[in-house]
Amino acid sequence: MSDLFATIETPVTKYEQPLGLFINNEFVKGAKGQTFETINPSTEKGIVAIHEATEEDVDIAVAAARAAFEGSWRQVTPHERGRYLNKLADLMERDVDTLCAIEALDNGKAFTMANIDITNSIGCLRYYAGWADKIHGQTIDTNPETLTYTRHEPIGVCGQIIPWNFPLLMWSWKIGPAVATGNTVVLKTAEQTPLSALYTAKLVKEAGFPAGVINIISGFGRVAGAAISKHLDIDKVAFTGSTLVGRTILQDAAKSNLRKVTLELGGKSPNIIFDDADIDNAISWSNFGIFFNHGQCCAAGSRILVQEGIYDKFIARLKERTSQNKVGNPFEQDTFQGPQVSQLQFDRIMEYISHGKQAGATLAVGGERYGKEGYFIQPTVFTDVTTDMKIVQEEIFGPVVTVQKFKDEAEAIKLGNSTQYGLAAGIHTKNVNTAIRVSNALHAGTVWINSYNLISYQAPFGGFKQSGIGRELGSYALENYTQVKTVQYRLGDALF
Ligand code: TXE
Repeated sequence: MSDLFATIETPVTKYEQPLGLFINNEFVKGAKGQTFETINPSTEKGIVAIHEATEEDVDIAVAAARAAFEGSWRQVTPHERGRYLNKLADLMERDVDTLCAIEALDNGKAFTMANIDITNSIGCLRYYAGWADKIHGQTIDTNPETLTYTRHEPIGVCGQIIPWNFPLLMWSWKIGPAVATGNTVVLKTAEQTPLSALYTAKLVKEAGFPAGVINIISGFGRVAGAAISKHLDIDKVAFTGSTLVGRTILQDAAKSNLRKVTLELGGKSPNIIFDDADIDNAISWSNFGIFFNHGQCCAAGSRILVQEGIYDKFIARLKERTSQNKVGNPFEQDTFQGPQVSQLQFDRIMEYISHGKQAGATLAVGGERYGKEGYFIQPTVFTDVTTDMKIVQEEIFGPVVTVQKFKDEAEAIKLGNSTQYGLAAGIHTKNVNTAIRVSNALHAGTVWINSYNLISYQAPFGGFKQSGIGRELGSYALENYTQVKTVQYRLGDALF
């Protein structure tokens, strides 16, 4: 086998893993010939060496995307664009076990949970396939002598930079709307989790997409990511990741070609439990809200706020529920929580935990590494926290939750809105009026009532305040990838 492919064996499947950069429908080596190793977070051992993109490769990929955008892709009908996306979804469905296994291997998420990612990735592509031939402008009645209409045209070459927490899901959220609306793409995966996107790139070719429409590169943020962010021939950048890097992306756009930017950044979302909540339901969703995907969710319900009347009961029940979460090997059937994605993330989270202890919070559950090998962390619950503590203000992005007590609705809203973020929120109550009043008052892009973490590709997702700019998913995402052209056709021959 060449060094552009490797055979990988997982407990579920043996498959052929592409290793190169996917440019113009071919897997190629990086211009500088550099590679980097992707690590299995369950064992801390290398899986395979991947070809690394540098600035030169970004130039090559952007040129391929530009040529496709100005050439063959423009000739493809909207209906055909939808067919390509549906075909890709079919192939992903065929290979669903392999894709789940790759995510479990490379990211560390539980194999059974990875199914949520892959099923939603497939659904997302099909959803946008359906939109491809329904992107309409308007005819506008301006005056009797003029025919005025608008066209919703693609923006051009889109640079897309994604994180590692939902590798293939983020891929689909970015690729789906961009391609459905007629753009071309250069997408950089996160350096921690390049494998599933490269495997799916192989399916892009099999689905018959014209060369250059979808280009996938692996590489580091400060090199390949920065090159995308600064590239003068990229018309739009979509980024999901840290707030810190999000600021850089916006600055790069402001300093160069004013390319359009959408950002999906961090969160510190409140999950509010009122006295009258159904306690079984609230416990179950609160547990899922923070510990799903090992706490590595931008929308994680990482600040649980509980009304004083049920506070003690809630804490006792949460401790009990948390201890039932099975942590361990992602490939075991009943595993709920696998390892954190990397040594760096593991260290960051452990630092937050020790900061919480030093700041005087009570460690109610967990707080330690789990096991001796792999980046596993015990599900961790802090109580007796105050709003000014770092663990209450900053995104920890791990299996760590703080629980705070509140007196009444006004205090719940005040605490709920007390961070720089505004991505999501949860409310648990049986009172419909409370639910609606509080959801209206919260600064959050998504509010879940009597549930948590329910993300649907049909509904928009994005942040208030410093959680981001723009909305992904649903029909709203189409606006990120189209620009409106007004055409005025003068009827008759009267001169001005
Ligand atoms: O993020 P980065 P990291 C948050 C979460 C986490 C923290 C750090 O709190 O603990 O960010 O994670 C690319 N120019 N989120 O360090 O660095 C990088 O290669 C262009 C929330 O992993 O932002 C990767 O592809 N690109 C989040 C992507 O940005 C750059 C998901 C994310 O990496 C770049 C992930 C640069 N200068 C982390 N530097 C969410 N919103 O879901 C890095 N990148």
